[in-house]
Amino acid sequence: MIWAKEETLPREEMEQLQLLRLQETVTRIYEKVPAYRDKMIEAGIKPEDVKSLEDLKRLPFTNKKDLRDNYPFGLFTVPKKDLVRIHASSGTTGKPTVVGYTEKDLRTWTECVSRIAAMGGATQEDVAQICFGYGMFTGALGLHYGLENLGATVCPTSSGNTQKQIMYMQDFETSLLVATPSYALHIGEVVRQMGLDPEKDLKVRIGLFGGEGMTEPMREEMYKLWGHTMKVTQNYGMSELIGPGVSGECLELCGMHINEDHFIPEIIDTDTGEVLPPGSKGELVITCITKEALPLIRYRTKDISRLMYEPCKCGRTTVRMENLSGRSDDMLIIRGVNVFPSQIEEVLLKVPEIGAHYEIVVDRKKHLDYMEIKVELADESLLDSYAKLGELEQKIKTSLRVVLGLDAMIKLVAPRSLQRFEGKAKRVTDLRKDL
Ligand code: DLL
Repeated sequence: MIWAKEETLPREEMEQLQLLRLQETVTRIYEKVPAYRDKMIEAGIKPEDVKSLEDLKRLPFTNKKDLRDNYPFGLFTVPKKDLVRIHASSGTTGKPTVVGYTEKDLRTWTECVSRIAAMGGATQEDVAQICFGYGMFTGALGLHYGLENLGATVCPTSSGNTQKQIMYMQDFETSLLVATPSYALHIGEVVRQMGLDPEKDLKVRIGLFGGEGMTEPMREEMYKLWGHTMKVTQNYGMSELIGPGVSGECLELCGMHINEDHFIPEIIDTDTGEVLPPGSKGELVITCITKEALPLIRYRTKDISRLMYEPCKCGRTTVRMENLSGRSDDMLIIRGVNVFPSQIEEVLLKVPEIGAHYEIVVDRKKHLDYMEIKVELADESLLDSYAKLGELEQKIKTSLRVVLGLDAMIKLVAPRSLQRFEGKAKRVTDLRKDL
């Protein structure tokens, strides 16, 4: 189901709407936020200079440092009394990034998330279990209000306590699961360990996953665990921009449709900041054009993607972003070779003898980088055969070398021995950063 008419606007109409909203937003922040005004003056551009969407690239970027420098409310365009909600990023170092919403912002957010849920197949018939951690993370409350607005029955179970989650799934006949892909994988495993067959014993038919990447082999794992009739989509967002609701996959599974009447995307070269031509891969930059409290202009997401402008078979005309390759700051440089953890995942999950969980450790010994990857065997029985383990290690090593051009040490470990995650997974440890 297509939730809003804005999702099917002809490009020209969409661009007219975007320009109008961009001009209003730029004028407002120029008047209200000294830090923005200073940046614009430095870049030699005034609000009245924004005459077409082409002028967007003349505006200065915003990045996480701007939010930190103006912590907590310095970039807000409204007084604190006008805020009705505050969230914060889960930043591991230093101060978190604080984001705020006016009442209108909450309505916008809810609307954006309802669209994404509808794209993934949600209807008012669904019982939606939200297994994101409630709290300062935007994921849970974002999906919560979006799904309620759509008319679904929402169960705010939050994350953790997996067996109880499964009990609720059975008793409430949950049909829609909201979780990070890592947690969905873990819940699926526990369902099977409990001797249940999700296709027969549960009613879950939609997985709305997000908050972290899901590669295609990981999606295949979801089908294997949850059943091949499950509709598995992912959606994307970021606290600074709004939370979830920036973009989501429709059931054609060919990229995530961006809510373009609220967010203007660009792709830039991370190093030079140059805007790249349509179809290029690079860093995603987003401008919020309908936010009231915190409308970030040209926010550098650090997420690596590509934009696809061709209309989709689903009938939506909004631009799609390719599923992320990763974040520019997650990219590992190992002996001069650039490696995204998602590339490693793609290789590993295609090997049938191993499961979907892995851990990557990068370290340096005698000035040489090395990478060790721990992978779980899918089946205990292999542990008995030393020769077979050796062969498997070699097979994984060779596949990784072909894709990455790099050697890795492979350590095969027993099934279910690696850490499981109830929120966003942390699969990479780079010990070189501590040197
Ligand atoms: O993760 C918002 C969100 C919650 C989106 C739930 C979708 C569902 P943050 O905690 O600020 O916000 O983290 C934002 O997470 O820059 C990406 O690197 C990553 N991310 C989010 N969704 C995806 C996705 C929420 N579908 C950061 N694929 C972003 C890959 C994702 N990465």
